[in-house]
Amino acid sequence: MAKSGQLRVGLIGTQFMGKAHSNGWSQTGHFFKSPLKVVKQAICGRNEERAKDMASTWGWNSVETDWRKLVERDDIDLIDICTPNNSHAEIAIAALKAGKHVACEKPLCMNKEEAGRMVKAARDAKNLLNTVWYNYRRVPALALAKQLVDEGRIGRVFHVRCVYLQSWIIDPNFPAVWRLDAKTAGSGAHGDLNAHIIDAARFITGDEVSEVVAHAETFIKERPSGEMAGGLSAAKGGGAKKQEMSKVTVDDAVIMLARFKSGAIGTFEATRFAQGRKNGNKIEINGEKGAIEFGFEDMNRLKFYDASQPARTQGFIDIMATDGSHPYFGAYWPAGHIIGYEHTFINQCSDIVTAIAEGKAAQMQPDFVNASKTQAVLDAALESSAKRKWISTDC
Ligand code: SOE
Repeated sequence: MAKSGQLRVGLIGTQFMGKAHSNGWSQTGHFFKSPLKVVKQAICGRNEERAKDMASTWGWNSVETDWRKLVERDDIDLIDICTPNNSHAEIAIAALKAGKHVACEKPLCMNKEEAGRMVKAARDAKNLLNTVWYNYRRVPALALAKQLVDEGRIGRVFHVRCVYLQSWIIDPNFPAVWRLDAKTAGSGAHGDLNAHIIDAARFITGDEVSEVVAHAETFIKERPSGEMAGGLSAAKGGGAKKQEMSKVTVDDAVIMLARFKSGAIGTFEATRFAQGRKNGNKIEINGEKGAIEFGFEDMNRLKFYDASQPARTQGFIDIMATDGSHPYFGAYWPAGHIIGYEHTFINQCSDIVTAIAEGKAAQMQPDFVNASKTQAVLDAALESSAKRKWISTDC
């Protein structure tokens, strides 16, 4: 039963995203006027020691080791899912059935079939809200890009050009962590990184991808067995004399061509093998009247080209999206005092709290319905790569 004036959060997951979200829930009320007091009620992880450590570091009130117990607790209002991808659907559906709002890490789930079940559960849970943590939507500069596109400042969109470039598994001795196992992750760079840029492209343009053709590549097909140590690092398995090897069952890189409903065309590239790039999430959109360009590693800036300017002074302007007039930024610092990765989660926490307090589903975007369209694009791309042909997304 909801306690008035509070949003009691139960978070599942104690690794990279568990930390990012713990910080988000901790900070949001410090910066944003919060209509509900966020209570960090419980953190859940299979490793009790780690969960206890997270609880004491981040101030969670209690610890669970079984997510099923957590979702049934009657002192929790929202379940925050930061677990590997193969558990998203099961946990989200159980949480909605148990009467909890749900915030689920991206990608939504493993495939379209699971997405359909999540959407149904969300529709059946009439008074409950749901969202997916496509956190880059809450970068002020990207949210500004969406505003400019919505205002018609770049006109009809012709090109959407996106890349998401990382390099953390180039070493062939990097172990076969869960993110490289199809049973747990669904896909590799594709679901992890293409998911973000597909979502960003859909968010900014308001358009849907109708058809794709893609190629998926796995450069290193077998790796030493080992575990994720937290974040994007790992430890090699066990110190055994003969190193056991595991098959890599996901893509290392996926490139994709896309057609949008509006007639625009797009390119998407996701890789964990882009030597020289750590977290190169970039998007450029070219329209009839202008263009925008964004790169996450310089996330406080948006480049904007306005073709209506006189030719003599035409060129990309560099907008420092750190003014009170820019999305989210007013909650933080005076202009020019930049923010970082963690603020995208703080911003999303603020939107979630407001949406729940005011019953405004629109502020919880992308919800399961919306994110299932990104899932449909991801699925179509893998099918395309397997069948070597264009595939409709049915979006
Ligand atoms: C790992 O590739 C990762 O942490 C993704 O899982 C995140 O979603 C992305 O924001 C950064 O990279």
